[in-house]
Amino acid sequence: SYPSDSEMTWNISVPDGFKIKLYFMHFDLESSYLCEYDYVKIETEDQELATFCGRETTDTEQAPGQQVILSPGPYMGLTFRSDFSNEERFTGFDAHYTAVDVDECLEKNDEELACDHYCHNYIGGYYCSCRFGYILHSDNRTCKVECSDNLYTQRSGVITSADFPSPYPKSSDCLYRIELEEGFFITLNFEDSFDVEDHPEVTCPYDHIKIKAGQKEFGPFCGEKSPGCIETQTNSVQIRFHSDNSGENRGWKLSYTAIGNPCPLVEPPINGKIEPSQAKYTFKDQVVISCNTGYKVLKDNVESDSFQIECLKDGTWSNKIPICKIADCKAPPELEHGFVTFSTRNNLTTYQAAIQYHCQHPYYHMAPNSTATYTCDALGQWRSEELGTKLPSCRP
Ligand SMILES: [Ca+2]
Ligand SMILES: [Ca+2]
Ligand SMILES: [Ca+2]
Repeated sequence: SYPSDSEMTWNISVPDGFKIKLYFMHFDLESSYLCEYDYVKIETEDQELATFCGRETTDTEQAPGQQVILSPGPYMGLTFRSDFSNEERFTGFDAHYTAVDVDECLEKNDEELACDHYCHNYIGGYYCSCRFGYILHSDNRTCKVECSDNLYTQRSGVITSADFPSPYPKSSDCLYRIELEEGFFITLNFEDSFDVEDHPEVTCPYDHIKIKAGQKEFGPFCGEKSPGCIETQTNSVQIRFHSDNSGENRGWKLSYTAIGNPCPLVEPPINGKIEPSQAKYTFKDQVVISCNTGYKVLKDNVESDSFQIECLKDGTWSNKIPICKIADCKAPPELEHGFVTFSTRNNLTTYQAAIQYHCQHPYYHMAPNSTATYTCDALGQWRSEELGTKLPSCRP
């Protein structure tokens, strides 16, 4: 039997990663309403787990019976108290305890699993690991990605958060850079499907996108409303995406385009054309000016077949439009014992003008027996159908 007026406490503790399992082999205490007289009380630091008295459980009192008491953590306190009297002899109790492993992988803390991806339980602890392509964050719980090294140099492209449209990785800081030549202006276009963790009152405290474009900054952006279209007006854009260590959100997707400064519209020269023909020309666009048949491109006193100009980054053309000059066969060569007459008005010698050679009649005759009509061709040479560029001759 146990003495009256006593109070004893046993503090049981086990290493971290274990719980305490307590059970009674024998229990025989004085019974009283709500265990006011004698009792065994089991507690943790801040929580009462059970109070027992009597021999058997009644409506108002509990005896342990076969019950196993499990501590939530690695500590348990057991207190026995008896009051000043006992109405009969009671033998007391016989309690046993063991340490049992906590399976952290099965327990949820604030609705979050112990590990972001994979959880591995072992006796006395646990550890987390990540799927291929991810790295365990220094919190030893979440899985992050390496994503600070994304460089885009094309004039258009698509950028998404990692794993889009699956939830983006936690605990990650991603940097996406678009670097184009000076003279281009980048426009970002976020798709409507946009899902970044937010907060009803505070602006983007968990996850957010921030955009830096030259001296300008856009964002932070979060929530479910897409930022839409952003005209950055620069050639260099940095998109930073931060995620914290919790939540499952689908992320974002954007496409970007870049256009250059526009150049003024160009008119083709008279008797010439410009290719390609566009409604609008911008930085880096090139056009080729060429002339109609019988005409030559004349630029800075140099004749050529074509001339190319380019729209520069400041929105001007690299050169003026050249003119198209008609091919000129010049004065026809003289014919020995003969003479030339012009068939075209104004004695023209240019493209498609015609001349005729004659011999001095009646002493000379033309050989071979042919017409002696020559036309100025597109290359600027007098040409006859029979003789080409050769002259006829006058024979006695
Ligand atoms: Ca008592
Ligand atoms: Ca464990
Ligand atoms: Ca988050």
